[in-house]
Amino acid sequence: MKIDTIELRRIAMPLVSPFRTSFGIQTERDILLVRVTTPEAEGWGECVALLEPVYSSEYVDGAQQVMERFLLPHLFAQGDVNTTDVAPLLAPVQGHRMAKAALEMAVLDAELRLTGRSWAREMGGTVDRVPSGVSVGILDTVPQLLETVQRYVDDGYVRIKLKIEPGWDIEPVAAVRERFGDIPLQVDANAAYTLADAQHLAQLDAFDLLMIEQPLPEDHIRAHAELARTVRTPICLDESIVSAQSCVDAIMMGAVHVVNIKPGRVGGYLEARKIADVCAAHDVPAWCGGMVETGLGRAANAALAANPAFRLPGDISAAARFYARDIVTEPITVEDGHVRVPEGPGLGTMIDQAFLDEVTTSVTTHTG
Ligand code: OSB
Ligand code: MG
Repeated sequence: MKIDTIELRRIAMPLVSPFRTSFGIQTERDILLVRVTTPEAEGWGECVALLEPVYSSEYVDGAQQVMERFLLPHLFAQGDVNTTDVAPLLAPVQGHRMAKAALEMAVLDAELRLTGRSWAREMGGTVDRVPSGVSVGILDTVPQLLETVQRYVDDGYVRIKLKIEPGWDIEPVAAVRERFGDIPLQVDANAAYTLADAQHLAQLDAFDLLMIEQPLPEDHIRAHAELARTVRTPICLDESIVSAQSCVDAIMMGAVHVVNIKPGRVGGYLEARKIADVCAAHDVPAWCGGMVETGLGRAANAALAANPAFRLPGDISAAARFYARDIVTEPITVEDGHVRVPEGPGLGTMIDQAFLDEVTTSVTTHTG
């Protein structure tokens, strides 16, 4: 495909309630969207970089700048670009995986729409709906947490993930386990602990959790392997898995029992698919993580999670869990604890242009 234009659009999306994690509180998302146009098609990408470099080193202003200064010129330098060319073309630029992923996503969407193929088919999907889990932020009090979890249980979510940090871990987990019986439950620490906390984290073993996600810092792979010898709760890695190679390494080192796959974190949906294949080959269960995406990113995530390597419910909650109104015409809903895998060409969903324009804060258009 020949790329005519690449539009970078920023939107401001308030959250329905603050989302607190060990790395901070989000109340509104500032999201960078990518629209690629070719003579015959257009495609959309969503960059998952957050406002500040607190989850990983990337942040939304930096993602836009690296696109404008370094990534777009590499794409435009090539006359004809297929989706499989994007990662190799951008490889001279180190890191910046979320920025690269958003560009590849837009090109893939254009290519699939042009050829009438669905995202799920491209991802090796085999099911038409996937189980939906919800990620619950840190709250001020345990009663508030129980009330919040109750709402999500009533909404039908089949798995609850609690964000934890030192000072908000054993007690809230015990309370949720006690109140909600044997509901599938897991925790996510976003790297808030160190190996010195191993005995403390072992107290979570009493609550039969599906996993503890990213207890230690991103580059502490060996420490996760060590922790796995002290705690019985399965170890899941999120931040540490930045590529298929790092996934293989973590598996071989015994540092990971369950893999959270986030396409943005690993440089795109094609790399995410590779990681799914790595997990399947090693019989390691995978699940699809979330980055508080709009309906664009969530549609692609639901399609990715239709691949059979995804053996646990993902952070693929309804649009309404984070946003009062979505930028797509058919926002994701949870029915019977599941979300539907999009079937149409590409992302299989349409932009609500009027609402998109309403939330847009800037647009820049780039040509080769
Ligand atoms: O660590 O999984 C995480 C959201 C933003 C940044 C990091 C994480 C999260 C979530 C997923 O917990 C929330 C969601 O998108 O449903
Ligand atoms: Mg996580």
